[in-house]
Amino acid sequence: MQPATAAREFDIKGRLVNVDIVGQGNVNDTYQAVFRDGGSVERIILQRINKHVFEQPDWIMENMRYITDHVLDIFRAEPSDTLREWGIPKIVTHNKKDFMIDDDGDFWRAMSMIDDAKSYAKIRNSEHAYEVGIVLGCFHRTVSNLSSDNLHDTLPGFHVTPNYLRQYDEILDGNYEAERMNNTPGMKNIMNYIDSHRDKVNILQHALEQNELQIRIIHGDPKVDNIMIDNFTGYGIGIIDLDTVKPGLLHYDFGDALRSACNPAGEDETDLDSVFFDIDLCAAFVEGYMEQAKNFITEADRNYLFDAIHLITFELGLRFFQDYLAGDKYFKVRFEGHNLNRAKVQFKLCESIKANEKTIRKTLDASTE
Ligand code: GN1
Ligand code: MG
Repeated sequence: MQPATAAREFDIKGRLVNVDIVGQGNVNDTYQAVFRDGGSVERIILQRINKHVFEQPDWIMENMRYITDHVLDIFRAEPSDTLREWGIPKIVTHNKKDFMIDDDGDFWRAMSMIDDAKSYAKIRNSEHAYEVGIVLGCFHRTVSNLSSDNLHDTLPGFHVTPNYLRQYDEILDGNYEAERMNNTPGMKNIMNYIDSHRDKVNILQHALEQNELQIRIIHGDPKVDNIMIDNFTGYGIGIIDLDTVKPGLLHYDFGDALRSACNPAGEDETDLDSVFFDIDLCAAFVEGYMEQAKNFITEADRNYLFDAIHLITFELGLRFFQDYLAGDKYFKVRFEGHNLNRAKVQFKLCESIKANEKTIRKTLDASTE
């Protein structure tokens, strides 16, 4: 179904006047639909969920309904004595249902927008990093008293690094992958780099098995592009892209947000020399995050924060690299070699994180005091 046809299926008053592709999502197709009703305008976000990635998209919506209802209740009860007005996308229904399946079997969902706010593909400065930290911390705070047992696991194995390594090992035997590898220069270096991390990929899973860390509710994809900044105040006011909200380790989110917020060059940079992990941005993010997190983050959680940053960055590099070898089946690409370049960016970042380990650990320790 065309996005305009899908948009009209949702319960919104007015005439559809425009539909545009928005964002640079790597997995789902995302559109903005604009409706006019007399003098007023309503904009919604419309998404076609990628069914190859999410096998049970209705679970995404059940999770989203549960989380957004709860978070909105908390926001409404909080004092409004600052200029920071929190927001979260709200579900727009189709015949009172939370999603729509079209005749081709495609799964569509629609959400309200956080108006007069925008997100950025790359981090801009320390103030921005601080706001990203505040917003992720706020999300974790508002769901910290909910049990993750009430959520579906919409993507089993997501952010479980040893699983990605297993998948990588499996595909190395494939003919297509072998050919791809032989025809791409520099492969051996990347493979050696991956091999040198084999003994590290279990660290968070091990801590979970030892009951040092607990499963909580996570966002799953708190990169900078998913953090909305108020156009008027510059404050971070909400997190979007709630399809990976599910049970997981808080560390996945912490690591993922930092690998994104401390890389001023962005995920798609082709000049690898300009990719590095910025420790000032890291300090600003951690300050913002801890302001919100101080009441729910434990001593044991803190022990694994550095490892989380390093691991999730490595993991994303591995996921991009594996997808490159497999023929770009998971992440959408805009040019040949896009996933390979994305992988190189994350591995470069990972090296920079390792090189700055002492300083990053100091920053994390200082945030406890
Ligand atoms: C994917 O589709 P998008 O851009 O929201 C991916 C994340 C990655 C991210 C990297 C479900 O997110 O895990 O960190 O790309 N989402 C999924 O840009 O795999
Ligand atoms: Mg996402």
